[in-house]
Amino acid sequence: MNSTSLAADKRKLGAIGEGTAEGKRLHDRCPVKSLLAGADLHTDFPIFEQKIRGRRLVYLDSAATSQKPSSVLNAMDQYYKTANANVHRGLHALSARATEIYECARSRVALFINAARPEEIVWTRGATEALNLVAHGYGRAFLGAGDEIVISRMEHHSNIVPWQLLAEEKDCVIRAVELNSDGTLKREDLDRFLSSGKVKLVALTHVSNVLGTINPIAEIGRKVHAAGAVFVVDGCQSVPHLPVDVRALDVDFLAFSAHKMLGPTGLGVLYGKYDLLDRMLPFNGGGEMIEEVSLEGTTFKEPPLRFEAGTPPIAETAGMIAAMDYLTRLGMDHIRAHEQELTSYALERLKEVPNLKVFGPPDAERRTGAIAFEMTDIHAHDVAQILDMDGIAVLAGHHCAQPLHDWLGSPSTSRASFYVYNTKADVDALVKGLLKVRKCFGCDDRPEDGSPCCDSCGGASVCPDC
Ligand code: C6P
Repeated sequence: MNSTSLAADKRKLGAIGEGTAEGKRLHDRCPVKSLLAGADLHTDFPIFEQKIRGRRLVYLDSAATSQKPSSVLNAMDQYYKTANANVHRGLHALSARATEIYECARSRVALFINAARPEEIVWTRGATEALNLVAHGYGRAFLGAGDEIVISRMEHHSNIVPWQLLAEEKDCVIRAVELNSDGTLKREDLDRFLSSGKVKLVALTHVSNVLGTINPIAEIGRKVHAAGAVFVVDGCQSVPHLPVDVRALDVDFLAFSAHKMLGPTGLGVLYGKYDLLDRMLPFNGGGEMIEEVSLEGTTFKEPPLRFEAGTPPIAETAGMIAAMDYLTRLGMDHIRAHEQELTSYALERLKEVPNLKVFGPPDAERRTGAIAFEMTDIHAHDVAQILDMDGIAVLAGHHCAQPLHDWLGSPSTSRASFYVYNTKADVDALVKGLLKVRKCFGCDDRPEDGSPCCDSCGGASVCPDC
């Protein structure tokens, strides 16, 4: 890989980072006020052109995956039409073009999260693969019997299972930080674990995908480093929604996925401090990650290519550039402000729905717009299914956070999650939909004699038409 400097890349890429003059101009021009007033960002997202069962699509499942603006779709289309080739291999023009896009995208990610250099950005298939890469490449090399790994109860399975596999293989011990009743981390648990002197690695999520809790990563990181441990952060639900600066937070590793931040599926990022990446074992073996192969043995490339075996997702990196452009134009601080306002509004309005329990911090300052809730008398799957009849998309299930759901005392919850294109009208639609769910189940107003709640109901336990 050419180790192009960030400064040179900034010029080449049109200097769109927020710290640059051009970035500032775009940032100042951001239509955030009109966005909050309902400016139609929807027109940038072709998926909203369709109707779902004749209704406007109210997409409240962005924590699972975000929708994609035309600019992302066009960037990938253009890539295939004008630059498609394999990277780092051919000497021909197309291969050079594809490689330039692939490496420029890497530099853009470095700028986006303020990494010190592009070589600290490893492309992966997603956040899950990025976390597995750390467990494999760092954990297997540097952890041993009796070493302790700290996680928390609010982790997504992708930040639990890789550490369990590692612990089993290397005879390590897993400790889990429990939660306070408002869905924040019990910091005293972390302090207690760190004081043992045995903790070698702490892996925590920046933002919970269920509770929306924003963890104080910078503060925790200082304690983790003071205890001599390495700090791995799952940024899946933070990088798309908040300004994230890896150097200000001083994290050692950060994992996130393109598809949750307007980009394509199949592409993820592992940020790692270069000196740590440099000491790590390869993850997958194969083409492109080698320096020299003989039948006797192999030497490996330097990071990040050491961790990028085989043909990587390439068109996806073109899409990722467009996604970061879009987010940068809006401004990550504006996106956070927009979502905080929507979250506040939603937390208030959801109080109007009887028997609805909302999980996570009760104030929008300490959380994002991933709002899990439970109707105490109606199953989460029924809630999601009836909302879907009105074109309202929410997720129901354990959201790959079963230990957290054990603690919540419920095997599944419904979750509404917001992003840049959502407005207060979407929150209103959700609240109206939830009231209708209750009506369909006859929970609040079905006549006591069991007669139908509406003309088409016929007394069915679930009324599809009312
Ligand atoms: N959460 C949801 O909440 P992948 O699938 O690799 O792109 O991301 C995994 C992942 C890791 N950490 C957190 C905090 C996450 O939220 C996720 C993905 C999705 O709906 C799918 S369960």
